[in-house]
Amino acid sequence: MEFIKVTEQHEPAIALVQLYRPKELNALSPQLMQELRDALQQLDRNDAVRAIIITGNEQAFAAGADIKQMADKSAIDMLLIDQFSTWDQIRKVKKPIIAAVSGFALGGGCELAMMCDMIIASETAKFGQPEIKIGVIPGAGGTQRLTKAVGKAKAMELVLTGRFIGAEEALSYGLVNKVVPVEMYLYEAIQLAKEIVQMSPIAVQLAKEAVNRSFETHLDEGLSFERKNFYLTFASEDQKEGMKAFMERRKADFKGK
Ligand code: DAK
Repeated sequence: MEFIKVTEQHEPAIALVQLYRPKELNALSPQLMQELRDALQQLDRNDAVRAIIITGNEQAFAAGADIKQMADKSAIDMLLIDQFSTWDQIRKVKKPIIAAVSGFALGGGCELAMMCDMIIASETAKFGQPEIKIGVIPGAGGTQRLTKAVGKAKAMELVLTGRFIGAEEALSYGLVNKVVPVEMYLYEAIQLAKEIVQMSPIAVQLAKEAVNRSFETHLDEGLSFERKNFYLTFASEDQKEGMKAFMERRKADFKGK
């Protein structure tokens, strides 16, 4: 594995999975996502593991899907690559997953954190769905999970302006479980995992499934709607302009085409 570091027994029964593309702020390339999927599936099958923590580094949990690898794609390219199947498989992991977030959790990074069961944030964490600034929309559940987590008004604001929110604001909306000083976020996630691994793993699995079920019927429909609209943005000139502008470090000039 190149972009993921796994420690199976970071603490007894607790696995630690670190996203590891530090120079790119852990941008979620297809290869990184496949490695993450493989690692999580393997941990899910390992009876010695009862809880999983996903983390990045102090600067970034993940700054989104890899824009450089998406910039030239057409809507049909995106459809055929079908990266969603990787994300779907991650969603099916049965063991509890805690995201330990410091720094940027943006776009796909925010979506990955929201796919986890709980989020422990450092005071420096920044959450956002900035896809709109590069001419696309969230594609991995952001429009659905963020809305469930923070309500329509705030979700709409974040998705339509792309602005970031800090950890305390995220806590006030119920997006994260707890905010702690930066040197404590991993420790705090481990403390939470330690509590959970003392419980019956069967009851934990069933409880996770039941809590998720409270919105999953609607979620499936919402996700498939979001995906179609996400693909559609790749048929626009604005998507090409938006992603090119990001790579050229300038403001995008959107024409509405
Ligand atoms: N992709 C690729 N490279 C990225 C990146 C990204 N998302 N974010 C940062 N980087 C790279 C930068 O290009 C830079 O690389 P070099 O130019 O040095 O080679 C390096 O990381 C450091 O970044 P900066 O120099 O920009 O650092 P700053 O501190 O100045 O700014 C920032 C940090 C996080 C504010 C900035 O990097 C930024 O705005 N990043 C982009 C954030 C963003 O727009 N994220 C949303 C991306 S779209 C899907 C699943 C998911 C998605 C889509 C489909 N399917 C399943 C199909 C999700 C889409 C997205 O996430």
